[in-house]
Amino acid sequence: MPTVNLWATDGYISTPDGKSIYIWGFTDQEGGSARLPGPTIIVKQEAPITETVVTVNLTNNLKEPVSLLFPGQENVKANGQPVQPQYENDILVSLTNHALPGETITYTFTAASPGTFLYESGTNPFKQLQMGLYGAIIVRPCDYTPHDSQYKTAYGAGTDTEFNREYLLITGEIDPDFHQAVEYGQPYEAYKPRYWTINGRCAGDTMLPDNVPHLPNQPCSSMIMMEPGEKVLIRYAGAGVENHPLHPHGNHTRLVGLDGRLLRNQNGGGTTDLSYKRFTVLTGAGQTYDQIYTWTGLGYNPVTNPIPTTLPNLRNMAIGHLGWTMWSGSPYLGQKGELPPDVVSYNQAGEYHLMLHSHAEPEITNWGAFPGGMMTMIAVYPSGTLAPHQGMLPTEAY
Ligand SMILES: [Cu+2]
Repeated sequence: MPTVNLWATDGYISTPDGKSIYIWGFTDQEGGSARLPGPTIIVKQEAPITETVVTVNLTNNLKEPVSLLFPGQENVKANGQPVQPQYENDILVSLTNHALPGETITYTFTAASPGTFLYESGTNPFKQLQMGLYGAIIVRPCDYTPHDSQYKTAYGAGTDTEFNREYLLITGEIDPDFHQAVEYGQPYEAYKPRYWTINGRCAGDTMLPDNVPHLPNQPCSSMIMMEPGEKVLIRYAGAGVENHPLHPHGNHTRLVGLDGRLLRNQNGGGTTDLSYKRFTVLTGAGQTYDQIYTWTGLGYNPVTNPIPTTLPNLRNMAIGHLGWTMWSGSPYLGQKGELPPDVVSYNQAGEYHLMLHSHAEPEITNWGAFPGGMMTMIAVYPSGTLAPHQGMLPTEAY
């Protein structure tokens, strides 16, 4: 039976424009700092599924009540009893049982469906979610077998959800004035986000690897790396309080699951496939979306011309500082060409970089400066050149 120990506490995160922002969040290390997002919980279902009971011990090191909601999970209990909304003097204070400062509360739930889920505070959520009290849960089907392609699926063998690599992208927003007011115990009524995060980071930090030393409380990369033709499972989880229209360049995604439920109907003796393709997925607050992305290349023809597009000039291929580029110098996948001597290329293997970002354009800034915010890249590497460990989440982690 998976058991997870979480502490609700505070800490600081960094933004690419050099700011340090006070947060609340969860950690799985006693005495550790808050992480953004909280530790990802990955569990595999057991047979029978009713046996898949997950225990989460939450210790509250903050100065106000904190709780955990487990949307999409079944039979949720707190200290052995079914969870209940909490009232004080007839006023709702928590959507579920909470831990008072210094207390520990034990939640259990049955992970009855595979898919992507959130865990998040159900106490004063407009404040506590913004402050960072959220994380994600991945539930794997009981037949999940990572080294067998037929059984490496999001929802079980035969559900047309096979994948080669997988990435989890958790969205959020930050109003730094709100965070500062909470840090100093000041009243604050407005809400104006200036930073938009994927996995707790703003672009360009989103593209840095996992566990870079200068972002100790934001350990998760959002960089998607893949090879042509691969099926990439992209799990979106909307952890903040706003909706975000996310889209990848290059190809549509195929949505196979919503809120941890497979998009497939049982009817009579058969099933109806309800998965669908989307250019942009409006990632709703509190919702999750499981999608399969395959890069095929628009009009790709290796004999005539692999790349039918007219290329922009080099100046328009720069990101960040002019003179820095992800461009390889060649339009052909896997090849590198000449670049002017004053240009620094971050292209390692002649790979393609396709943006994945919020289509609400103010959200791809850091306090007004473009590029930034809710943006990352999909890097398509030439076949056979990408390290096998990229995009491999563990079968279980708790
Ligand atoms: Cu776009």
